[in-house]
Amino acid sequence: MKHCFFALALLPFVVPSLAARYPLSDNIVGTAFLNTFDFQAIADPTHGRVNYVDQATAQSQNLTFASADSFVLRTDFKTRLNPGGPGRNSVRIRSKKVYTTHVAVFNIRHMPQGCGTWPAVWETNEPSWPNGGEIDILEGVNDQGPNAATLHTNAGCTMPASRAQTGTSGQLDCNAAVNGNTGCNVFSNDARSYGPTFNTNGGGWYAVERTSTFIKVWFWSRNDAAVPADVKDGASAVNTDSWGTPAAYFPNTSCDIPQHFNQHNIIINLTLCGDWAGSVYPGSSGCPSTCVDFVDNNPSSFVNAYFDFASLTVYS
Ligand SMILES: *[C@@H]1O[C@H](CO)[C@@H](O)[C@H](O)[C@H]1NC(C)=O
Ligand SMILES: *[C@@H]1O[C@H](CO)[C@@H](O)[C@H](O)[C@H]1NC(C)=O
Ligand SMILES: CC(=O)N[C@H]1CO[C@H](CO)[C@@H](O)[C@@H]1O
Repeated sequence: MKHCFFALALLPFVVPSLAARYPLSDNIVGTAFLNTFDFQAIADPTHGRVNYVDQATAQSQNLTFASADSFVLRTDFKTRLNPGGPGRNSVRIRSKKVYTTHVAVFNIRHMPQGCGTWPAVWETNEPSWPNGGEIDILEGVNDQGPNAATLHTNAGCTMPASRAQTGTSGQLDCNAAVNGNTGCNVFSNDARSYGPTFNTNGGGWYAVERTSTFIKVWFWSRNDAAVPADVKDGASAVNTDSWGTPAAYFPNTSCDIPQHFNQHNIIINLTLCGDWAGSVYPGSSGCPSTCVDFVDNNPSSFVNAYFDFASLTVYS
């Protein structure tokens, strides 16, 4: 009893406050991506006009290029495709490690652009999807910004209409079974957050913070005066309390985070056409022809369909 009372009395002092300070756990730069991610030569789950290749093929065709300070992932931009054959070669990589509570900072110099492209930087647990949840950090199609940060879950996770975020809420129900897996999406208010405009501004930083009570996504363009020093410097610890209002805020108001999200891999994929990019093509994008025909016959249009990562730092 005495012991118990003592412990309880101390609780407010010994339990660390929820100050959002995280130490560095993974500093992934250049060639380190090759050891920390697996290349997934799988059939595209989203039915894209794409052929995901293994690491040896990706490296031999230079679809993956790693140097001391750069990690590039791209689609093939040289081959005219046989309409009856496989899609355009591309890459999909998944982190070997899994994460629950963590912060991940993606320092991206260039993201894939071009008609038909559907790039994504996201986190999920594939075998248990959608029960283990999905967090889309950077995603879009056909060069059409702004970025949408989105959660996809099973039933029972919804977001409040009014939230402390700079972005604009779309659907509030995160349930993947609602409206063709739209998810609860939040559109960035920064035109530099996606596609050609992201690239002409030198790219920038995407960051996600996941805790047991909320998920937040931030974006800072390369020359944004508001980029926090610990983000910019790839510091050995970060304090998200000083990062300002996130672009997207997903609180636990009516979504029990640990119940809907389990251990996630980080996935970076670049597909073409498919369920989303293909279904809205050309839409208001101004893209020519049909998506599949365009991908098959215009290899040189994919010369800018690449990611260039300066780093990925994970804090947990
Ligand atoms: C491979 O890709 C990198 C990055 O885009 C580029 O700098 C390099 O010149 C390419 N190498 C060849 C042989 O094309
Ligand atoms: C939501 O998060 C707050 C802390 O931000 C916590 O006090 C509360 O218990 C959480 N609610 C649920 C349903 O998990
Ligand atoms: C082909 C592929 O893996 N597509 C995935 C890319 O990323 C999004 C997440 O933003 C997934 O929903 C797709 O399944």
